[in-house]
Amino acid sequence: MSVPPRGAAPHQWRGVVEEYRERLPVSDATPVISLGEGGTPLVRSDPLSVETGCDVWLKYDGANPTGSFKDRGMTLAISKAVEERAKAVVCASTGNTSASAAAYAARAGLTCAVLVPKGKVALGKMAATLVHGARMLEVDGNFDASLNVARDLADRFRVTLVNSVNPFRLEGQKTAAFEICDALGRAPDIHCVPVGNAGNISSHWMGYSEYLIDSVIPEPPQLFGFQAAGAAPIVKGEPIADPQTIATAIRIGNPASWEKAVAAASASEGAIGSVTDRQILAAYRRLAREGLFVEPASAASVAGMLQLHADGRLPAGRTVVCVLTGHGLKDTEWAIAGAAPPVTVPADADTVAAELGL
Ligand code: AN7
Repeated sequence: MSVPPRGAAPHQWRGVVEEYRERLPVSDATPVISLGEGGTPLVRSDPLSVETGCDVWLKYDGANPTGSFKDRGMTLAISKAVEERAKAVVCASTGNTSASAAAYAARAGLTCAVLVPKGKVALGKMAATLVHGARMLEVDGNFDASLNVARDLADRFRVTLVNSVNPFRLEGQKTAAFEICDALGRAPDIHCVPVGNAGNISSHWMGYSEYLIDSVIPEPPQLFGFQAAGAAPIVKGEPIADPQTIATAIRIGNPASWEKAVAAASASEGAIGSVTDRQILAAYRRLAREGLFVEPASAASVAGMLQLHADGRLPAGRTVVCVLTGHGLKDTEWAIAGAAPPVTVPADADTVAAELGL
């Protein structure tokens, strides 16, 4: 599609449901609840390309309306809930799902309840959930316990579950893979993504597989998913009762889409690996120095890619996409802790210039 000259034709990205309508389970009867999600930047990283000898691209999904990739799935999950005449939705969350569910539910006029692990949700995610009027319940337990409660609630009461076990969530999230292929004009060779509840990697594989079957792309990428080392049940091969990581978004010990994620990694000849909190924070700071403010969990994709490179498992010349799943502004703890504190100065340019060494 050619781009019309400026002013010639109005154009605005219409959100993932309208942009990929023919690839999603919607009909004319589906009321589309959208905040214009998707269409996020695919930014080339020159420093990471130089370091790895590859062509490295960053899919900045933190640029979604509520600051994470969850919006891609939530637009569809909430649209379908409205179509099915639901009155209330519920989710368990480490924070981003709840922020997204709260926003889309507010837009649709649905009641929203969220169950979060007490004391383990970043402040900005709490704020983003509460501001939209969701009922937030802090569960005395971790994310896995919260998800069990949410599932039980949805089984026994009239409330729709909008976690990624809701199939519409993965359907919506597969659009990230479509956008990457559409932007590059091909699939990458290697696709790296953080793994928590394991829904996103599963949805990306769905997207690539669909483009492959329809011959939009000749080859799919290898998918590499990265868990945090202290919360790496798939790597360990068993659920973790007490997962620990500073990347609270992926502090998950028993992922709901475990089998799907393993299938995606093995079918694509990729793998599920893990990265330490130290590696995550190093990648987080590197990305910030490139102008990309992400949350710690999101840096796991880049940390993982750098680990593949260090292990000699990233052949030079490959096209690599790392997905940056969430915006840094919702979880500022590590941004502030890792930076020099601001200096107080008088309101005087000469003193400021001296302070700056100008
Ligand atoms: C920034 O919000 O599970 O492997 O409840 O917020 O699909 O779970 C968040 C997960 C990666 C992991 N990056 O994705 C929640 C939640 C960010 C995230 C993941 C999450 P999945």
